[in-house]
Amino acid sequence: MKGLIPLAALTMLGLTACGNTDSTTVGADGNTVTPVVVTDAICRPTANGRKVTACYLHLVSTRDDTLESVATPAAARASIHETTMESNMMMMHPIEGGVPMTAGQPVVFTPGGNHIMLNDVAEPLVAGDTVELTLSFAQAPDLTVTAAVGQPPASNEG
Ligand SMILES: [Cu+2]
Repeated sequence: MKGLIPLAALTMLGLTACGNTDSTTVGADGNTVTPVVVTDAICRPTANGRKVTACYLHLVSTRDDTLESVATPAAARASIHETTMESNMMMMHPIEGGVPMTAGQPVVFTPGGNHIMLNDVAEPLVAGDTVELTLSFAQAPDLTVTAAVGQPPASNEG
């Protein structure tokens, strides 16, 4: 006589949903989702004896969000500036309330436009250095990116 073969215990695949560190979250399908992608982050070298410089980057958010602030260990203060023309002079101002990001639409920080201003830079920045920039958003987790130090593309300058 043959006995019944007991069913083997079903092995459950343990799914972890705790990947909520850095800039990544785990979506409903278990794949990692990066809410905000940053590319082309670059900071200008500091001019001789000067402690200010500007950084540029490209942002794309997967959802509507707002870039609220930027911080860096390389400088005492980092702020988000816009560039405007006033009486034929290029002026820059802090952007109050942050920079809105529409889902899927690139937000560009570029010479002659929005930029990240670093004040009281601790050590002179020379080409080849890197600068860590931590971006804070209304919704997405903080995102730290490494910017190269060098001359940004000059396409929109002037
Ligand atoms: Cu500025």
